[in-house]
Amino acid sequence: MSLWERSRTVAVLTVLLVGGAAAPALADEVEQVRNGGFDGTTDPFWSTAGMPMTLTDGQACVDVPGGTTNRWDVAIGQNDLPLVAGESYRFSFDASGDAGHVVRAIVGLAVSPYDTYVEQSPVLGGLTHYSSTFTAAADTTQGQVAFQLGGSADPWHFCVDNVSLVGGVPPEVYVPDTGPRVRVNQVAYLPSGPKVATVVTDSTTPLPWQLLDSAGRAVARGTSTPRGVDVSSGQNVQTIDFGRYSRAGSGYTVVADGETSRPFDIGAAAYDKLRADALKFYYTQRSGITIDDTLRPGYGRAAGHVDVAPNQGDGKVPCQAGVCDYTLDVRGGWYDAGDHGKYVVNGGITTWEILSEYERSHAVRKVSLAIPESGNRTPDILDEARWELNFLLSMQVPAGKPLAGMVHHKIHDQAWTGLPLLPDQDPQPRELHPVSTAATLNLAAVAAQAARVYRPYDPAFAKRALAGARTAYTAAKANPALLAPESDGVGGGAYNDSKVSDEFYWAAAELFLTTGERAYQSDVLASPEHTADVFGSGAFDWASTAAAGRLDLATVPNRLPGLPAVQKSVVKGAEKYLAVAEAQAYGVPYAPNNNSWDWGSNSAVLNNIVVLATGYRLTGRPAFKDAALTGLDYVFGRNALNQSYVTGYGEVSSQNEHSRWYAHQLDPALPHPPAGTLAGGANSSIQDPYAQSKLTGCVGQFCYIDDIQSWSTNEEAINWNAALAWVSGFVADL
Ligand SMILES: [Ca+2]
Ligand SMILES: [Ca+2]
Ligand SMILES: [Ca+2]
Repeated sequence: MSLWERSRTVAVLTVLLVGGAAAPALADEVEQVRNGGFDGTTDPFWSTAGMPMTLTDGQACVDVPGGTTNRWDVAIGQNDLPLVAGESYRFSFDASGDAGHVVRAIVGLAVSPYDTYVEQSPVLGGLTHYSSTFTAAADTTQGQVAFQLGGSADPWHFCVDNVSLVGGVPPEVYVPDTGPRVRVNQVAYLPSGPKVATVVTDSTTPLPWQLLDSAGRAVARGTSTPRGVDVSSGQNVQTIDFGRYSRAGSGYTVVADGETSRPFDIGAAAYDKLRADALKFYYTQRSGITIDDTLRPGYGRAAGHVDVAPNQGDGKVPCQAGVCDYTLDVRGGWYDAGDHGKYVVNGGITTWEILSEYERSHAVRKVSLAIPESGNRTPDILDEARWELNFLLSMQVPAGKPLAGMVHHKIHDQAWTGLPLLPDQDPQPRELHPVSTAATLNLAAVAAQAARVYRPYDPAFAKRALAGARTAYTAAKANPALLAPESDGVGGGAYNDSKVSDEFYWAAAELFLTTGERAYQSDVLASPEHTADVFGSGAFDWASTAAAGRLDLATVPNRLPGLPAVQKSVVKGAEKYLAVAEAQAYGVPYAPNNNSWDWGSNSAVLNNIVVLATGYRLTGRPAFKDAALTGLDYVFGRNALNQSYVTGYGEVSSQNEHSRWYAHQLDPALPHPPAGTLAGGANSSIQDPYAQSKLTGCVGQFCYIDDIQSWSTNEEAINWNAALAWVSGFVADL
C-alpha cells in the first residue's frame, strides 16, 4: 500500500512480553495502581455487570460468560489513574486462564476518546507474569487499566494478581535478534544463477568460507571479499560468492568467521510455488464474497461488506456529505491492505502489474490459484484480476451525473477501526470520496490494458472495459487537475498525488497499445514523460506511474514511431539499477537518497527488479538477470535483519503483518497472513507509534519490526504483492 499520510486516533505503544520474574523496582518508580495485589479485597477494581470478582488465594478471579462478541463486552479494571505525557511506564501483571483463552490487557483513557496507550493480548494458561513498557501520550487523571475478557463462545475462568503500573521506568532498549552473522537467501538460489552471501564481521581482511551440504560436508570453499561499512545497514560486511557451485539440493549452509548461515536450497521449485502463492494472496483479500475454507484452509470467512449487519455494506454507498447526490454499488474488489478500504489509485497499479505478468509470461496462464473460478476456460490470474477490475469500473460516475466518466478516488470507513476485525464485522458507515484525475486515469489505463488481455476469453467484458477506459480518459482530459487532497477525513489512507502527467502518459500508452489509434499515439508522443528519465533513485509505485506506460510501450507489440528509443530507455533504466546493485554490499538494486528507506521499500526493491528483468528480456544480457536474482536475495534473508520478508518462505520470515483479519498475533483463532504475503519492509520514517517506540534512531535496513501494530513497516498490501508476483513469475520462467 503505502498510506503515506495516515492518521490514527488510537496510539498503541511499546509492548514487551516476558516470562519469569518482574524486574527489580528502581528508587524513583512510583506505583499508580491501588491494591494491585488484592489484599483481602478486590476494591477498588470494578467488573462489568453479571461477572462478580471472587478472591481466590489472594488473586481476583472471575467466571467469564460465554457468547459475547467483542473483547470489551466483559472486563475488570481500575479507573482514575494519573498519567503524565512523555513519562515512561511499566505495566505488569500475573494472569492465568483456561488454556487457549485470551485476555486483552490495556492501559488507556477511561473516558472519550478512549485512547489505548499500551495493549497486549496473551494466550493464557498457567499463572504467568507479563510486562510491557510504554510512554504516555497525554496528561490525564482518568487513566485506566483493564482486562478485557469477551469474545469467547464458551464460558471460562480467569484470575489476575499483582497488577502494577509504575512511572519513572527507563524505556526498554529494543535489540533485534538477527541470528548468525552469515546472511543468505534462505529460500533458494537457482542452480544456474548467481549465489552470493554476506558475512557481518569486524574483520577487514578476507575470511575463509565453506559451503556445506545437508550432511555437513564441505562442497565448496573460498575467501570472502571485504566491502567495508555498508551505508544501508551501518555494518562492516564481506561478500561470499559461491556461484560456481550449481548442484541442486536442500539444507545447504555457508560457514564463515565462526558462524553458520541459516539453511537454504539450491533449486527452482520454491519459485514455482511462490508464483502461485503470491497470486493466491488476492483471493483472501477479496471483498464481497465468502472465502471458501476448502479452497483456502484456515482462511474461510464470511463475505465482507455485502449489506449484512453489522456491515453497512458496499451495495449502496453514498458520497461524503456534499460530494454527490447518488449512491453506487461498489461491492467486490480487494481490500487494499490491512484495513477495509478500497482505493482506485492503488488498485490500478496493482491490477496493471498482475496483467503485466500475464502479458509477459505464458507459463503463468496455466497456474491454478485454487479460486472459485478455477477450472473455467479463463486463466486464473485473469479471473483474479477481474475481481478488482469490476470494482474499479463500478467507481466511475454514471452518465447523466455531474463529472460523468470521472472516477471516485476511494471508498472506505468513516473512521478507523481497531484490530482485529473481520471484514463482515466492520460496523462503520462507508463513504465514496470525491473523484480525482489520478483515479480516473488509473481506470483508463488498466481498463484499456484489460480490453486487449481479456479479448480472447470474454469479448463482451473486453468491450465494456474499453468503453470505460475511453470515457474515463476523455473525462480526465476535461478535468485535468482534480487532485485528491492530502487529507479529507479519517478512516483510510489519503493516496494523494500532486503530479498526474505520469498518469496521463500511462493511460494514453495503454489506450494506444490496445487500439493503435492516432489520437492516443499523439498524446503519448507529446507527453513530457515520454522522453523523461522515469527510472529514478526510488522506484515506480502507485503515485509514479510513468514507468508502467514506458515498460508496456517497450514490450507490448506496437508501431509507435521511435520505438527503439523507448526500448533503449528501459535498457538504460536497467543499467542504472544494475550499477546501484553492484555498488551495494548487500546487492540491493535500491539506494534511496540519504539512505532514507521508503514506506513499502520491499516493493521498491522488487519494482526495480521488474526493470532489470525487462532489460534482460529486451537484451538477453546475463548481468541484468543476475542482478535481478541477487536483488531478490535481499527479500529472502540476505539482509541486515537476517529474515525473509515473505511469510512462509525462509527459515525466519515475517509472520505478523498488519491486518485486521490475518491477526493471529492478537487473536489465536485468526490465521497469520497466508504463505506468499510480502511485508512492507524497512521504512526510515517509522510513522507508527509502535515502531517509534522500538526503532527510533534506526539505520536504513534496520527500520523494520515484525509486529502487527507496526503499520508503517509491516503492513501487507495488494500493490506490494503484485511486485512479488511479477518477479516470482519471472524467476519461475527462468
Ligand atoms: Ca495477591
Ligand atoms: Ca480460471
Ligand atoms: Ca503521479
